[in-house]
Amino acid sequence: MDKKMINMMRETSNIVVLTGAGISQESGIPTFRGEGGLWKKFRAEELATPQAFKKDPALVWEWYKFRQDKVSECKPNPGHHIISEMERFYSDFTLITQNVDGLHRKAGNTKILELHGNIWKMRCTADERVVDYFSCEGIPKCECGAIFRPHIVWFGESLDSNILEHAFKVSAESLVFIVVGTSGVVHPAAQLPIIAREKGAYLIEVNTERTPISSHSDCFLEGKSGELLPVLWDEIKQK
Ligand code: BV8
Repeated sequence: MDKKMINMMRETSNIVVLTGAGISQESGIPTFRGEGGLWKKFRAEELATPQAFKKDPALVWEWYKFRQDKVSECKPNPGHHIISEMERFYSDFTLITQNVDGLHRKAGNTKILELHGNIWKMRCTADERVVDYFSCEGIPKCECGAIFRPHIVWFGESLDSNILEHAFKVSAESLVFIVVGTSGVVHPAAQLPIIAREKGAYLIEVNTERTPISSHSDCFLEGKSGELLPVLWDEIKQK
């Protein structure tokens, strides 16, 4: 692997990692835009929107319960575990994820910014309280009587401003920024690696294909994150 990159990773104390659906692909969770991806099978663009939920909340809940069932069968893969090790190794570490599957937390990460929410949480449509999802028949109801919605950021909805502000800040201050398994098409998440690079971070991309981020990266590692991250980490730890 690139010697400069290995030295950067050994010497830095500050690192930010941004992940997308690609890091969960080897855990068996379909990505959004790849072959057999979620967006292809379930007209997800029409389901992951406030309009779809307003029109047919039962159908949207059916889709999320299907995804919860899928995710509950899946375990973190070696890529998730390496990122969890990184959090323990670097004194100044932040993980930013677009994923809603909760696998990073399952792998042991705690310093996580979940940009697009979490499929295991739901939010009351009346009083906005956020609770852990509980299994029930049909649409879950809040004790206030209103229905819950998935605690997910849908297209056309703004991200949580505190989480987004924190994500922009740590990206702009990062010395090394690793972006793993994202197609780089969804904004504002896709801006984070670009901002990091513009502010002087060393930008590493791990992906099975090139993306709009690749031309900005200092180092592009082509391949599966579950295979590449363990190799990268072994080299970094060999003094
Ligand atoms: C907002 C929740 C303000 C749903 C999701 C600026 C420019 C252009 C458009 C916009 C812009 N600003 C806002 C927009 C509109 C929109 C947007 O970005 N549209 C795009 C599609 C053009 N953004 C929004 O609406 C955002 N809100 O900005 O608010 C606002 C408000 C109103 C109007 C304007 C602005 C909200 C975005 C959040 C949407 N919600 N998810 C759900 O999950 O149920 S996004 C969805 O896509 C997922 O969260 C997912 O994480 C995310 C990104 O996808 P990826 O993770 O990258 O997954 P993908 O399948 O695409 O790619 C996988 C990659 O992995 C591939 O590159 C593949 O090669 C690679 N890979 C595969 N296997 C592996 C691998 N890599 C390594 N190893 C492997 N094994």
